Amino acid sequence: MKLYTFFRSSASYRVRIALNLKGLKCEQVPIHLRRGGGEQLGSAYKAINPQALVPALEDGGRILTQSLAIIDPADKAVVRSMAMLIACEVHPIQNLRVLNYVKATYNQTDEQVNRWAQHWIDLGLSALESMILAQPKGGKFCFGDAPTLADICLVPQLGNARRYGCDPMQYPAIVAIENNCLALPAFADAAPEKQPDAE
Ligand SMILES: N[C@@H](CCC(=O)N[C@@H](CS)C(=O)NCC(=O)O)C(=O)O
Repeated sequence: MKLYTFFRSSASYRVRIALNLKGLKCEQVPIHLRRGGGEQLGSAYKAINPQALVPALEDGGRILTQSLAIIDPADKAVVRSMAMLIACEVHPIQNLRVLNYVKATYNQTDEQVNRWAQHWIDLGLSALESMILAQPKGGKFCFGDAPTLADICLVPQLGNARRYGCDPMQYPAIVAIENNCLALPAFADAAPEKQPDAE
């Protein structure tokens, strides 16, 4: 088992604590976040974690990312890492209050603020596309042939992506999954335009 880590990384620190609590021994592979502009940004590490963030845990050839997901059992961990990529790393930084703050505090136009949102959404969706394509079994959804927490996070995020001018067609695996989700009443009936308060 290998933990890709940086000593000062608080997310890596969480995993180190969990491994210690479980009494699990693990080889540490240091990824220096500042040296040479950041080793996490190199292609070698991005092949391990397309999000270019530490930590990542390799166990039996399988790579897990997102600290809280790593601490979960294996299959569940993959789903959680996908869900958290969206819910923790994409959605919060293009949320309305953040965009309003960026706009007002730094005197930005709507166009500039939309570009901010696009940047973070595209960064997350391109990492998620790589993670989906790397799944050994594939399937109709983000993980396998039944919807999971990852799909529940993905479909609403794609609505935001389009609202801020991103083009999801760049991510064919994601768009195929979205279509499979929207074919299910649970997803289709929850769409914003179907809600009683829709404008
Ligand atoms: N939600 C992620 C956060 C991971 C994260 O943000 N890691 C930081 C170190 S604590 C990182 O790799 N930063 C590199 C960068 O911002 O380029 C997790 O819990 O694993």
